[in-house]
Amino acid sequence: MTGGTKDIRIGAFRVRTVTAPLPQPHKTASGTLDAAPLVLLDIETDAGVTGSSYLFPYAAFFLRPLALLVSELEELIKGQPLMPRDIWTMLKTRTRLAGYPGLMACAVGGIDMALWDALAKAHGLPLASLLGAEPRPVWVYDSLGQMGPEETARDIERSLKDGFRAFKVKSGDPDPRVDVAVARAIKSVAGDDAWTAMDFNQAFTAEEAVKRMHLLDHEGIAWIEEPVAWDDFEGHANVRAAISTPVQSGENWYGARDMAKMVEAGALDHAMPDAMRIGGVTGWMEVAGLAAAHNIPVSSHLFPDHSVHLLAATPTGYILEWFDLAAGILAERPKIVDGMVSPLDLPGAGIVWDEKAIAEYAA
Ligand code: SMN
Ligand code: MG
Repeated sequence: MTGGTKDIRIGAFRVRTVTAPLPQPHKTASGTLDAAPLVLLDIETDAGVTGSSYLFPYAAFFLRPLALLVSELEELIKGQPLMPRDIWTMLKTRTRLAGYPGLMACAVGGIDMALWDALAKAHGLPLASLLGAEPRPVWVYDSLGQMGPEETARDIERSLKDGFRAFKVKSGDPDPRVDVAVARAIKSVAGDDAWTAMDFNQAFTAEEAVKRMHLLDHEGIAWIEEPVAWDDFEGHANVRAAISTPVQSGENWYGARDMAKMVEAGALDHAMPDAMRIGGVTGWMEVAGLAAAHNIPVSSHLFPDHSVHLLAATPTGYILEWFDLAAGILAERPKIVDGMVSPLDLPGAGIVWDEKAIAEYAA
């Protein structure tokens, strides 16, 4: 193998846990996020580069179990060649009997993201370049929590000043008319043609979702996200058949097979894999290929640092979600200008820890 990275060996893991601050609580129809529990992973190599990633276990009670699981997997990986796809295949095989969905998938995805970061750094390349694509500015939306119309309007004013031109809100207010008022508040501030998506976070039955969407179906919504339970593929298909607004899902997929099942069920207009949960870079590229075959737009879920590179290397790459969970412990952030986000001009995924903040927010 050319490029002098033939014999790089993977070294020790450094696993840390933080509770990163969020600028404000992030309310969804399925719970509120007051802070971001994160596992920070650094994987050394014998080539003098270290790969980094952060993992998001969603709930604080999952933080230590996820950190411990990542640490336990080190002995399977340390000393192996720095070949992320081979490591991913080995881990998928070794975790088959133990059960992959859930924390195991998050651990494997987080390790994969760090290993690809290391490989890109070993080649002195941005991650997108290692995947064969030019790093480039990507269309981005600001992902806002569930608020009333007045608060949403104020947040849209702020978001426009921050450079955003597209927006997503968490929806599913007990009063469906509030969702309509929120959609109209966004467009009253950002303009009637402002790209706007809504996320129900799995809160409804297909029947309830259809009833709600009849109120929203002519409000110019770009997609309705997870209207029913993420793995209720038939429910997604029933909602999709009954409304004109495109249906979006994917953040809870544990691999391309989950996407394939939704495509087969006729459940999907858009796909949005979560870079960690889908299986890291390796898992993402499987979804990217499947989406290209079906001409389905691919957007990201969280993890903007890796996702801005992955979307550049995705044939049907569409739009990046900006919900910057790890901002509180990262030293540099991609810039957002006029509705586009550009990757940092750094090798790998551009993750630069803010060590002072990590010490302050150590969990
Ligand atoms: C979401 C889920 C969990 C935490 C933050 C955000 C949401 C999204 O589903 O699409 O951003
Ligand atoms: Mg969502």
